[in-house]
Amino acid sequence: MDRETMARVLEEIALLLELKGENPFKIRAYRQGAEMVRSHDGDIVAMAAAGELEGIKGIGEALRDKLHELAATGALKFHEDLRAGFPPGLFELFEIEGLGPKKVKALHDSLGVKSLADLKAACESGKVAALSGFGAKTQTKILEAIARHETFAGRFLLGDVCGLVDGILETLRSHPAVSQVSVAGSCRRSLETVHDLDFLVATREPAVVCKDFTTLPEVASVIACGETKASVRLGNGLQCDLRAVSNDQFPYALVYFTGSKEHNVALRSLALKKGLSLNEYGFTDAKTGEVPADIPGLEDERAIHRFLGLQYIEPELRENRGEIEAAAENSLPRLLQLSHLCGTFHNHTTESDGVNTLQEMAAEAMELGLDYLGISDHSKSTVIANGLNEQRLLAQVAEIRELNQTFAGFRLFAGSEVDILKDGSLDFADDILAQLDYCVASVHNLFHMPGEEMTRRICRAMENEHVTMLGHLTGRLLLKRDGYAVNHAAVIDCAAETRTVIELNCNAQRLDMDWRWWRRARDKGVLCSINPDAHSTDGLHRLDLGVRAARKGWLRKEDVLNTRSAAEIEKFLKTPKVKR
Ligand code: DGT
Ligand code: CA
Ligand code: CA
Ligand code: ZN
Repeated sequence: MDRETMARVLEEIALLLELKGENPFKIRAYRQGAEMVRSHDGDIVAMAAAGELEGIKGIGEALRDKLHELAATGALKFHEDLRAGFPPGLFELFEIEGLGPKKVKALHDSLGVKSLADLKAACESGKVAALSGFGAKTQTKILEAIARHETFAGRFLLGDVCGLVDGILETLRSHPAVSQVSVAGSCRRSLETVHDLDFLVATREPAVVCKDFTTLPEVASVIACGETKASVRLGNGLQCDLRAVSNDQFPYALVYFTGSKEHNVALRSLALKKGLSLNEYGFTDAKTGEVPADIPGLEDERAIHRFLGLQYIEPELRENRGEIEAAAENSLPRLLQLSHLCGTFHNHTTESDGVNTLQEMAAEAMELGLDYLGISDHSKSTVIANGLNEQRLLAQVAEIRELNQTFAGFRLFAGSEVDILKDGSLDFADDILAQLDYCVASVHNLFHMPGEEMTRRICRAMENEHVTMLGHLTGRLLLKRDGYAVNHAAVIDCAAETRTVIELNCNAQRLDMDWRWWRRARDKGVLCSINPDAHSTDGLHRLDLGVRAARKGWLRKEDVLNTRSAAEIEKFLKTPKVKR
């Protein structure tokens, strides 16, 4: 039994209870339990196995007994009984956008759908359209969602593979025959999802290193193993490729395998203008194919870029979106770094759907070296997340003000993640919002309204003087749900006009607003706030993912609100939006 398995069992219980139509509070308790298990500081599995979960915050009696049983015996009867009530293939259906427990239940009960394959067949034969509560439109949507699911299959969230990557890099680095190591490909470029991982090593014994790569503990099966390359599949299905090259070749191989393909093509055509052809091994004369005598030994990527007359191009920028031209003009941005962040906004506590208290979140933020932390629990309309009403919100604000008296060199900012209602008005009246330090406004329902209406809805919210920033602009869940239809360009223009900050949500599934839009926003003077949307102390540790996305969007320190000091933030939040 490990932590992740334990957490997954709790999540599955939540899903099964939902399928049975149980009450949402009970369901949420299991979801929070899962988050709690993941984020607990101690060895929660050992504690559970020893029956010692007594008195741990966030774990009630019922959950405690279940965790004891699960850790001690490796199974949970309650979970198995629940599971036995449904066919195993039914769980895949939840990965299809638009299918919640109610619809899944209807498909199962009326059409005997027991798996994704069943569902596809039922849609193709028109049976789903005929089902009451579904119709032809829904059937088409389901088919589209299945197609999307099929194209997503085989991609992984960047945030889910970072830990694995670090572990593998560490092992490779410690290999006695290896002198240099790097990850390459989409992962090094910090793309939000990756298809496979590409590792690169410099070694004098490539065949040995390739062989050893295939015996890493994470490896489930070996796809190929040769003299200079190997491919394996890990237990979670992720493919990892290894290339082993010489020390001299390493920088060229790193440039090549970092990509992107489009960037490489552009870089090669630049080299060609100098009469050189560039590949993963080095430069050759484009006409003769010989290595020119006057080519200096280039020791790293920086030297290769310099040789081509370019500034060093950070991996995140290598998407052929103008970085080569900018590097030639010496006008690349000086990119944001994690160490620039002084604090962060948009974090939840146990008051809504978080698993850690206000005090615990503050303590963790201090531990992380942050100077301030913004709290923004859900507002009353988001019932499923136990959103705060006016009374609870104001009580929390009072608590924050009191806590702030006890801190030295740290402060909490009192906010709210306030729902943007259907017409763009907000879940709280202005006189309530005026009592907060700041406010994040987000859309949490009615995702399917037409794009124009959604854009108007969001813009109207940003026009409110109390809305400091816009939360997760599109509501997308990567590899699961597309964002709602919304006109990014219009929202960015409106943010610039109303001086509303736009959030870059660092949750691995969101990374919303997408990195492809940030350069435009930056050029219009729109500020970015890098927000973890933390629902636990653990969530506060994911700011790095947001920084990677921001760098990918060409953002500099000065483009990001939470690089400012607490005193500067205080001043910023007190200045009326129109005067910023
Ligand atoms: P992925 O794996 O789909 O998330 O994306 P990448 O970029 O990691 O792609 P991958 O693993 O197929 O290849 C790694 C890098 O190797 C890629 O970014 C550029 C380089 N590369 C691979 N195949 C080609 C190619 O046919 N032409 C060029 N110019 N570069 C290539
Ligand atoms: Ca790759
Ligand atoms: Ca690859
Ligand atoms: Zn939200």
